[in-house]
Amino acid sequence: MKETISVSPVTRIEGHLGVKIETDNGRVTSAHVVGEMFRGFEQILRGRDPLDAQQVTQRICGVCPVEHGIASVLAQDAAYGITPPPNGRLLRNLAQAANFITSHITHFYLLSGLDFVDVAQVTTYTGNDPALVALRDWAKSELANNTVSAGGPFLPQFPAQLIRDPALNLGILRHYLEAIAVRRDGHKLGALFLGKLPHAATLIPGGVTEKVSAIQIAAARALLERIRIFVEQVYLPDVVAVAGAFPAYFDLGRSCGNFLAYDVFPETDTGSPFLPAGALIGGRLQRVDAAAIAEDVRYSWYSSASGRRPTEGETVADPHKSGAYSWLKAPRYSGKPMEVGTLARLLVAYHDGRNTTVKSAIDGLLKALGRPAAALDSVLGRHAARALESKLLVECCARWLDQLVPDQPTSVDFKIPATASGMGLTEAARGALGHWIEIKDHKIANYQCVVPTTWNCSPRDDRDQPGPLEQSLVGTPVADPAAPIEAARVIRSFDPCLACAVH
Ligand code: NFE
Ligand code: MG
Repeated sequence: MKETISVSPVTRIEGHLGVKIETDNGRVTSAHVVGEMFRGFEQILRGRDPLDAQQVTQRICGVCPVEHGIASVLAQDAAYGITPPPNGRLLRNLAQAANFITSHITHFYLLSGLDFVDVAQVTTYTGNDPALVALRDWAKSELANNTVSAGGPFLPQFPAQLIRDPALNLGILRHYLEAIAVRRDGHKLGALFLGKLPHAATLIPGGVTEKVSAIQIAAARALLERIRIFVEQVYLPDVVAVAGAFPAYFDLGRSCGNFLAYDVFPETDTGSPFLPAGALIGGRLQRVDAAAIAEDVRYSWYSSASGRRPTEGETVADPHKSGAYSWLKAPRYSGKPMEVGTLARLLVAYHDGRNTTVKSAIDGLLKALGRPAAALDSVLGRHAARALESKLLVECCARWLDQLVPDQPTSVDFKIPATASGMGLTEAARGALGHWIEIKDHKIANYQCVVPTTWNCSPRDDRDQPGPLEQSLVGTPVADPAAPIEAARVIRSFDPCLACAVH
């Protein structure tokens, strides 16, 4: 029997996402992923002072503002021909890594983890952990009052096969509450160097305006130690335990088989990064060629030309365009859809092989999961990759803190040329992020962003190829069309941010 299922809005993600799926005999045969909102940041930037760019683009998102700020200052570094001094590079790395870790913890505990946890088990809790007692009493009173949101912040849930082990369920709920405090520590770690978060005050072309003091380094080390304990002793073990309870999800959620990552976390002033760039296409790793990036708009509500490179990109909204179904453009690399994100970063680094720390960490994770590398291309692989990346980045942050030299410069001077252009390629928590700036008469003449969730949640392209999430939903079993939990798990494994994607 054929069914059409529409989930709109998809909750526990960032932004406005709708998903329409067709099923036949309980399996998804086709999916359309819809970005339901337009924002217009690329138009807002036109005609402005170039130094507005790293401030304005950070407002694309409250989840990954640091990364938009960094992509913007990298584009301007290139346009002005400048390179930050070591302290400036290290402060950018620290803030960006702190944001990745904060984002991953938020995604697993506050957004996607509830797809697996049987929250109702808290109502029969008989222990005396004050946080769980409070959660139990809240859930019970909501259920007794039969309010719309029956059961407090977590219920009702889709009826589904959830975690059976009460200890694991209650443990993850307990960790949900702890994660709120740990993500605050992650924010504080970033804000130590960025003036404030979200939306950093101190990112500028040429480095960071914040200075480095011994007191600040000590404060950062204390925050990092709390984050390290949570990531190593709570987050990673929880992800491995959830994977053990849902083995079928190593076989679900495979997308297009192509992965894209840009260089991120430069370890030296000449740029060699902790995680390398690469385009992994059909299992073969290629160097990234920025000229291969273009955006199709055949199925997007834009009247601008399709297939343009970001250097000559246009964003002209056309909400009544016939045949279109999303506010996302469709980025393609050499005409191919590409999955981006932590999984892409780690698979590229694994194939690249030069960073032996990353390679052996992935091998260790595979051993803990009892799976081959191919199993990473899945719902559970994406969750596991984020947890492992968090652990690796905690170690990087400790090293970068050791490398900071108090009272040394954190930025270099620069002059904005009358005419210039620059590209800033980096990684956001959710994947490959690029900003392109063109300056004329000292003003921004054009600004284009090609953003992680635009890659992952893109609509079909000019050749009718579905986007990565659209492809990954095909083949997913959906037992109950009224409660498509299996599809929800696939969707949330990408950690979509539609606010970013439509920018
Ligand atoms: Ni709004 Fe973002 C990240 C960026 S996703 S969260 O990570 O860039 O498209
Ligand atoms: Mg764009």
